[in-house]
Amino acid sequence: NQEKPATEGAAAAGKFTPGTYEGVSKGHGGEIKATVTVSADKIESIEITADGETGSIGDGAVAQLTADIINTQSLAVDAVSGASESSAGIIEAVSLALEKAGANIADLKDPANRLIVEQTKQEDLNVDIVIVGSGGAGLSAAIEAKEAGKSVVILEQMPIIGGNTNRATGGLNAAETTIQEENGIKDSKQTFYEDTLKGGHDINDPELLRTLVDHAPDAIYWLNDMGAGISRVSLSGGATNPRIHTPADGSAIGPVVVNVLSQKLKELEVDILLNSKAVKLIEQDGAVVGVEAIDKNENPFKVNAKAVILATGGFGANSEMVVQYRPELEGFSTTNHAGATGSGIVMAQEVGADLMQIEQIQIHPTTDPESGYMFTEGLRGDGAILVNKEGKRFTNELLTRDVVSQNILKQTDKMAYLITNQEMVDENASLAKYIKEGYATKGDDLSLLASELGIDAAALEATLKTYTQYVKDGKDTEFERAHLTQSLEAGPYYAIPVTPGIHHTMGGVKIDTKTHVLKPDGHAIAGLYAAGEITGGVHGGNRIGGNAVADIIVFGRIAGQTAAAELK
Ligand code: MEZ
Repeated sequence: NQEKPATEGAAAAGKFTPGTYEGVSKGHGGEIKATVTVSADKIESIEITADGETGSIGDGAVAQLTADIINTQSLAVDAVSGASESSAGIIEAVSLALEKAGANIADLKDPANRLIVEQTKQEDLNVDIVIVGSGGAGLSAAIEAKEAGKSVVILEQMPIIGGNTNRATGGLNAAETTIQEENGIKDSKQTFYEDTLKGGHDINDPELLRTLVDHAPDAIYWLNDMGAGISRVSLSGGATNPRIHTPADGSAIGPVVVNVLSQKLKELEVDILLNSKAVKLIEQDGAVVGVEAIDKNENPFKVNAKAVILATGGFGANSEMVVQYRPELEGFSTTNHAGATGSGIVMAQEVGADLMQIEQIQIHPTTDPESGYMFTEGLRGDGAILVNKEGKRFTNELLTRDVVSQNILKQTDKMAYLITNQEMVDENASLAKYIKEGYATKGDDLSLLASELGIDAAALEATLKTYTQYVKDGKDTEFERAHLTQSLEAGPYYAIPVTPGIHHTMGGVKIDTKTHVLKPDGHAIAGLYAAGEITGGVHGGNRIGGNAVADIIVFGRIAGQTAAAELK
């Protein structure tokens, strides 16, 4: 490894007491914990946990971070996806940990005491299979490939693993599961197939969809065998029956999935190279035989491999690419993490991959108007309603998200309020988290809530009174909402302001049911496989909530199995 200093100046000897220290910040949009390991004169590593997401800050980022502590400027490093707005919290948490390590923060601010951060260069690698992207699809592929006896490495461009899976909240759809049976829910794979096809405007690839539906129950059992604890079933928009499977307390599924998969990969000793960006596929004699990449310090390196699995996700965070395919989506915020840039789609195109339904981009109805943060559809499934600024319902809240989004966009200021009550908060960990994080306005009764929101109290009270009666009658005569589960009769009440934001890019690289990447002539590109949101066709023109997590696990596993089986 080649060493080179990243920051100027010499490190003063004996700056820290060597060891590992923790600092916690609570005042900046949630709890942020920094675990900092120091030697006598150097920060060796920093791990940040925020919002259930864990990430390491790499060498270059440590330089940036220490510089920021020194200068008390805002942090430029997205150490944990979505945490850039929490940079003050990260700086505070790291500063507290460094203080415990004996550092004098005021002293560190002296430019003469700048820390030297050593940077390394990633060597070229030779493996059987290189996987690009460490969301649910990439991690699942890696487990299957490694368990089939192949050498595997994962490249991840971000400083943390997990991709958009870290942000998945609602759950994982599957039909005819033992969990549904235990909960007394009758459902069928055929109904799941038909709901998804209808929700997708009948343009889904039928074979890919059938593969998703057939393998989804096994995806849950596989995750549960690794300790995921998925045991609750709820409703998502467009589903005839409850089939979105979640952790027992209704908390977000994504962090649980990333956690169990990454623990398994640790056991299997699969390396994940963070801050390592694949930039180009290497071709030889018409086959893909590896990737060119850059490491965390922007040094180029190669991974020579017999197969490449692209699991880089979609392009929901690349506004230029979104607007290229859907000009009318200019200016929409996104629920996606910063790494959802579509880089894998571009690399696949460069080696001749066909794209499918690339213009199909989904907006999610309920995101924070300020930040794009998503509030799970599960809230509506569990009983929340939507009212507009006039205090009135305007839609069946359980329609597919394309329809609900369009209905919100027709309201005053293109926004609505998600209305829930204390009873729902007590039963749903995700909702409790949104409230703890300050996204909701509270009112002990509806009139107090309306006055906090600045909307007509009489109208809001009338809306809730009518809705409560619908629940009691088991019939919503106005909007025909089925599944009337919560009467919302008693306060305290909570209102979360929402507007639609870009959520999922349904189109992408064309694959077959074995995840081979296809050319426009229908032939597979030798050595190239893809799984997850980078691909097109599974979801058609509108994805049903809960199908993305099913997609990444089902097709991620198939990609790992197929690539391993086809290695010469
Ligand atoms: O699958 C999804 O995108 C989903 C269920 C999102 C959510 O509202 O939680």
